[in-house]
Amino acid sequence: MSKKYSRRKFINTSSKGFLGLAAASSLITLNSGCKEDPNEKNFSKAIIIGTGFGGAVAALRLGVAGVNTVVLEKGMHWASSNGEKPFSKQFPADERSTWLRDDTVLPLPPHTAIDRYTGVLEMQEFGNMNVYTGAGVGGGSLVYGGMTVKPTKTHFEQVFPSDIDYDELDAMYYPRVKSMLNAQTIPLDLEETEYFDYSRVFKNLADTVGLTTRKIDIAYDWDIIRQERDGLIEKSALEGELIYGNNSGCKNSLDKNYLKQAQDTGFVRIEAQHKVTSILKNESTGRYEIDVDVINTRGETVESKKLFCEYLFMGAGSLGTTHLLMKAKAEGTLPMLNSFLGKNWGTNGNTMFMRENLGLFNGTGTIQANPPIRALEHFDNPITPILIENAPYPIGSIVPVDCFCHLHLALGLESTRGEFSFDTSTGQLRLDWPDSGNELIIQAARETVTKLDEADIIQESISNTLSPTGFTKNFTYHPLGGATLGQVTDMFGRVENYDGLYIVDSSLMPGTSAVANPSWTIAALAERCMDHIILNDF
Ligand code: FAE
Repeated sequence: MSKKYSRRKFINTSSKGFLGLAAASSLITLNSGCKEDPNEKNFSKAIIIGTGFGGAVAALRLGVAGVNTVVLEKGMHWASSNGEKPFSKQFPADERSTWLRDDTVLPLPPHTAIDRYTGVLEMQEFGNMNVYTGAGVGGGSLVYGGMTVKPTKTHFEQVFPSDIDYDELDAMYYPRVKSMLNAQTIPLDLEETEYFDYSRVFKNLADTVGLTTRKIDIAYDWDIIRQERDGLIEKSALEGELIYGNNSGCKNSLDKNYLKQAQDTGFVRIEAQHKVTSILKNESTGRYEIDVDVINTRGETVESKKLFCEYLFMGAGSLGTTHLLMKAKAEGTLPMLNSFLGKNWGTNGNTMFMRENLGLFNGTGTIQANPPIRALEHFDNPITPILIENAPYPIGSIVPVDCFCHLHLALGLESTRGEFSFDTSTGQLRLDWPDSGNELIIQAARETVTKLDEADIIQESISNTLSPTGFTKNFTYHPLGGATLGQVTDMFGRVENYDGLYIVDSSLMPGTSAVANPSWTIAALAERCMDHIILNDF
């Protein structure tokens, strides 16, 4: 792929030196002296589609480099500037919870009838796979659990291309992202409260049978959760809020860090409720042309626009990016996208299950608070390496009872992969995903649960997880792949055959994030791509 502009002649320093400089937020203006016509109001040097982990990193790095950038996000801007509670409560949920549906869509009941609204949690159904994502300025970070988990080098190298140097990510990019998100393990004074009884029970059961749990880094502001505990502000995380956003402001979502800092550079403008419908490369001007529908909170189009740019960054998530690119290929607006597009898609091995009847002395508390704080690493599981996270089951916020139960999200090295096709008659994506998908991870989870059950010395555990229906497997919170690194793009997210077109989000991932939650790796890879792209292509 050709370089349009060589930055090397301007910056007489090693790439690491430059990266350090950029990370320290020095403003390096790439725009000065460029040929933009200020009167061309629909043109910007760069456009980013989507504001999740990939899009937000791209926005900040372009802003720091002084590139005029417009960021298009189909969802709403949820930040509250006047102290109002912007998000739906967990129970009962209202229309703000869910993207354009008549009912709430959580994988587990209860479900509530709601009005159609551009709410924050989106579910897309593909036959036997339901895919959950966040929609809004901040993407998945608005609805996520903040669990910031890094894969081990061994697992990473099993699934990522060998050209991606884990040690470089570990030394430079993982720490950079962690510090931006301010992800920390729960402090002891909070961990020891009744709100996290459930996590202590989990740890004790695992300890008893020699399984390893550890506290994980969480991108939450623990001081705000202390204020919730001390009654200084209304409870949010401590009342189970998480998946529809946190009204106390305790979640360090991307709108508060990457995206805010991007806007603060003065070079980045974020346009919410701007849904991209198609993209085209105009070969005679060399520019990308982006069709956008401006939508209201009922999802209706109130205006249509065409925007233009020289550099286009895809950050619409695994489904959003794959959809837009497959549509462009099918409709001939980006006809040279290669044949890997739509392939190698996976769920990160997501499966969910309950363990009940944990034993007389294992009360998990009437209130199981968010966020999840602990995970069990069973990397020598004989079936496949697995991570089992202990999510709260916030039934106590509806009826104050102790359920003596645990809700678990498991993930790991699952080998099933799906493939997308584009249906030209409906304009929708189709996913070919076998009903037997995720079987490997379910077998692995059974293995670990059987071991955990041995901890119940009074034999009261009749965990329903041992029946096949105990697992929710046809869903994922972690859609990964569809336009993978090293296949649809080079090793830095540059799309093959299209100069100036980049992918920076979860569609780059090889269907898995290597026995870890994905956000940290998505953002670290995006940081790595952006450093390279800004250095070499601008
Ligand atoms: P993503 O964050 O999905 O952002 C894409 C953005 O693009 C969204 O805001 C979309 O609204 C927008 N978009 C899509 N199509 C268009 C279009 N046509 N025009 C304009 N905008 C568009 O992408 N991961 C963790 O590491 N730890 C966790 O604790 C965790 N918990 C999760 C909990 C839930 C309930 C869910 C759903 C996910 C969770 N994840 C977690 C996964 C994580 O949120 C996800 O991997 C990343 O957010 C993906 O980042 P992307 O940048 O790929």
